[in-house]
Amino acid sequence: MFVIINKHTLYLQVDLMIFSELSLIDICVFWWCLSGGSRCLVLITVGLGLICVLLLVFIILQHITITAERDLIKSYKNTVEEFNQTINSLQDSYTDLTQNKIKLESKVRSLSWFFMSTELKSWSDSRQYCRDRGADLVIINTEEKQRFISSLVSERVWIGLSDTENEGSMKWVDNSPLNQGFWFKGEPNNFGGDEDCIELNPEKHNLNNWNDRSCSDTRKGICEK
Ligand SMILES: [Ca+2]
Ligand SMILES: [Ca+2]
Ligand SMILES: [Ca+2]
Repeated sequence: MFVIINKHTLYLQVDLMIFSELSLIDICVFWWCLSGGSRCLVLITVGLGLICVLLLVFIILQHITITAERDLIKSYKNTVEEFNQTINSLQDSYTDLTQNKIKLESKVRSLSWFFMSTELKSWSDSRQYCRDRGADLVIINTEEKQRFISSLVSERVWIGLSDTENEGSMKWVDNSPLNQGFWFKGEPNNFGGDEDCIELNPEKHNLNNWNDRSCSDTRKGICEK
């Protein structure tokens, strides 16, 4: 089918074979155009213009929608990424906190409680005082602990060291040997052949204040739990 249009006349030549394939609406439009002359051309032009405008509006709207969706997806991706980063950061913090908790629990378990007996007793009775309370006379095996215990007391006290079993061989209450002593000058001297229990005298220098005494002398004891 093809159409030839000039200012005054509209000629419509229709191939009979194609004509048979046209719909009823098409035939009506052609018939109306044939009868309407040049006004039909104007209407077709206006119609095509309207279709173009509508298509343009449709394309613009589609573009706006697609752009908005794209921005939304991008924003969503950024949010998800930030969320994942936050989760990873929280997991790292949780891991650090868990490790710190384990370390702190270990430290707390290794911490000792110290208390002093309330009465003057022999070394053995002072030890029993501690043991009755789930503790024992203190073991001082570091300089730090020696300084701490020395600062803790204001009078002579028994500590958990003696050479009762074997003269000259100092042992702690847990049977471990003495590795580092904080003896006052000239001590231990086993004076009179009867000094087997060790006292700490805070009136002396805090790193040189141990002395062996007779175990039957009475002192308060420092207990460690
Ligand atoms: Ca002895
Ligand atoms: Ca001795
Ligand atoms: Ca002595």
